[in-house]
Amino acid sequence: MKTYILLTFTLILVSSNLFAYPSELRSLTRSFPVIADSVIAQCTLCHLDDEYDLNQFGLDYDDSDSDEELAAMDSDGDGITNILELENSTYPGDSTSK
Ligand SMILES: [Ca+2]
Repeated sequence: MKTYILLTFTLILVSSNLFAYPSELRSLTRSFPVIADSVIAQCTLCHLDDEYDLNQFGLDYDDSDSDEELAAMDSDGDGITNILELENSTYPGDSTSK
Protein backbone atom coordinates (compact mmCIF):
# COMPACT_ATOMS: atom_id res chain seq x y z
CA MET A 1 0.00 0.00 0.00
CA LYS A 2 2.84 2.41 0.85
CA THR A 3 4.42 1.72 -2.53
CA TYR A 4 1.13 2.46 -4.31
CA ILE A 5 0.70 5.77 -2.44
CA LEU A 6 4.31 6.75 -3.07
CA LEU A 7 4.02 5.86 -6.76
CA THR A 8 0.75 7.82 -7.09
CA PHE A 9 2.26 10.84 -5.36
CA THR A 10 5.34 10.68 -7.59
CA LEU A 11 3.23 10.46 -10.75
CA ILE A 12 1.13 13.44 -9.67
CA LEU A 13 4.25 15.45 -8.86
CA VAL A 14 5.97 14.56 -12.13
CA SER A 15 2.88 15.14 -14.26
CA SER A 16 2.16 18.51 -12.63
CA ASN A 17 5.70 19.60 -13.54
CA LEU A 18 5.33 18.34 -17.09
CA PHE A 19 1.92 19.80 -17.79
CA ALA A 20 1.74 22.93 -15.64
CA TYR A 21 4.72 24.72 -17.09
CA PRO A 22 3.74 24.81 -20.78
CA SER A 23 0.54 26.64 -19.89
CA GLU A 24 2.57 29.24 -18.03
CA LEU A 25 4.93 29.55 -20.98
CA ARG A 26 1.97 30.02 -23.33
CA SER A 27 0.60 32.68 -21.01
CA LEU A 28 3.96 34.44 -20.86
CA THR A 29 4.25 34.25 -24.66
CA ARG A 30 0.80 35.86 -25.03
CA SER A 31 1.97 38.68 -22.76
CA PHE A 32 5.34 39.00 -24.50
CA PRO A 33 4.98 37.74 -28.10
CA VAL A 34 8.62 38.62 -28.73
CA ILE A 35 9.64 35.36 -27.01
CA ALA A 36 7.64 33.15 -29.36
CA ASP A 37 10.08 30.94 -31.25
CA SER A 38 12.92 32.40 -29.21
CA VAL A 39 15.71 30.24 -27.81
CA ILE A 40 14.77 31.46 -24.33
CA ALA A 41 11.20 30.11 -24.55
CA GLN A 42 11.95 27.12 -22.37
CA CYS A 43 11.77 26.00 -18.74
CA THR A 44 14.88 27.89 -17.68
CA LEU A 45 13.23 31.21 -18.55
CA CYS A 46 11.44 31.04 -15.18
CA HIS A 47 13.00 28.03 -13.46
CA LEU A 48 16.41 27.26 -11.99
CA ASP A 49 18.04 24.86 -14.42
CA ASP A 50 15.61 21.99 -14.92
CA GLU A 51 14.25 22.15 -11.40
CA TYR A 52 10.79 23.23 -10.37
CA ASP A 53 12.12 26.09 -8.23
CA LEU A 54 11.60 29.52 -9.77
CA ASN A 55 14.41 31.93 -10.54
CA GLN A 56 13.89 35.62 -9.69
CA PHE A 57 12.18 36.33 -13.02
CA GLY A 58 9.75 33.48 -12.37
CA LEU A 59 9.08 34.80 -8.89
CA ASP A 60 8.54 38.31 -10.26
CA TYR A 61 6.24 36.90 -12.95
CA ASP A 62 4.14 35.32 -10.22
CA ASP A 63 4.19 38.41 -8.00
CA SER A 64 3.83 41.24 -10.52
CA ASP A 65 0.49 42.98 -10.89
CA SER A 66 0.78 43.59 -14.63
CA ASP A 67 2.83 42.74 -17.70
CA GLU A 68 4.03 46.33 -17.79
CA GLU A 69 5.33 46.06 -14.23
CA LEU A 70 7.15 42.80 -15.04
CA ALA A 71 8.57 44.29 -18.24
CA ALA A 72 9.99 47.32 -16.42
CA MET A 73 11.64 45.24 -13.68
CA ASP A 74 15.25 44.07 -13.70
CA SER A 75 14.71 40.69 -12.07
CA ASP A 76 18.32 39.53 -12.15
CA GLY A 77 19.77 42.93 -11.21
CA ASP A 78 22.15 43.15 -14.16
CA GLY A 79 21.03 46.65 -15.15
CA ILE A 80 18.96 45.50 -18.13
CA THR A 81 15.17 45.54 -17.87
CA ASN A 82 13.22 42.34 -18.34
CA ILE A 83 11.62 43.55 -21.58
CA LEU A 84 15.00 44.35 -23.13
CA GLU A 85 16.27 40.93 -22.11
CA LEU A 86 13.23 39.24 -23.63
CA GLU A 87 13.63 41.27 -26.84
CA ASN A 88 17.31 40.31 -27.01
CA SER A 89 16.69 36.64 -26.15
CA THR A 90 18.69 36.77 -22.95
CA TYR A 91 17.42 35.32 -19.70
CA PRO A 92 15.91 37.97 -17.41
CA GLY A 93 16.37 35.69 -14.41
CA ASP A 94 20.07 35.04 -14.99
CA SER A 95 22.51 37.92 -14.55
CA THR A 96 25.20 36.00 -16.46
CA SER A 97 23.00 35.94 -19.57
CA LYS A 98 23.64 39.10 -21.58
CA1 LIG B 1 18.13 42.01 -16.16
